[in-house]
Amino acid sequence: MKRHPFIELDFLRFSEEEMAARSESFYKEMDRRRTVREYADRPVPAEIIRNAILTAGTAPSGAHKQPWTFAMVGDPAIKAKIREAAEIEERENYQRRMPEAWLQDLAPLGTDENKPFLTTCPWLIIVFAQAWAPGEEGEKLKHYYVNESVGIATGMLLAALHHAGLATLTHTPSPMGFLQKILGRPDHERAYMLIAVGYPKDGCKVPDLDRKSIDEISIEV
Ligand code: IYR
Repeated sequence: MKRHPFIELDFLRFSEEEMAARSESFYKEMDRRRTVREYADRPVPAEIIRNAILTAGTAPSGAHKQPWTFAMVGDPAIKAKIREAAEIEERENYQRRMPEAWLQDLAPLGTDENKPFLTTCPWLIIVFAQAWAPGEEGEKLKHYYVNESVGIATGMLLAALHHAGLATLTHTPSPMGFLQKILGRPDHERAYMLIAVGYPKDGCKVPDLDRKSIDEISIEV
């Protein structure tokens, strides 16, 4: 395989004062992000979602294989199908499949098997991870660090949507095989995460959560 041609790095330099201010203001912006479970039935232009997906697509990935596909779902009929299938799995989870400890851990969040946001939200973004890629002769081309790469891209997607002024919910109906079927995705793609996107419902409330302190989440040596 040939090496890529190398080009000049496009890198902005800031003074340390500017970096301190930028890092603090970005932290404050991200600290305002909260998972929202109740949405307004208000449309969001597709362009904003596309820009956020483009941002996600700038994530680093193993051997630059970019092993992700983002399905933007705005069609009410497809959203309804997704909701129906997700609620079937979640009903099983909440009523039978999951152990008591799981229910206990989720109880403070007030979640249950009903997922109205799946049809209220103007957009659902389903992130698919590509385990491998089909080659020209049908061979399997290897992808590397797929979970790490797609996880980074998903984090960047959430940050981009928040930065644009939208609320998000990371939803992981389990198992998620139905998403691959409903969206007709090929065998090498598996659903990684479903992200509901929109505006919070008027008067939306969120749990009063604490974040771990810097000492709890980091060490300095
Ligand atoms: N996926 C389920 C349950 C759920 C699990 C975790 I871990 C959460 O942090 C929140 C919910 C649901 O969406 O209800």
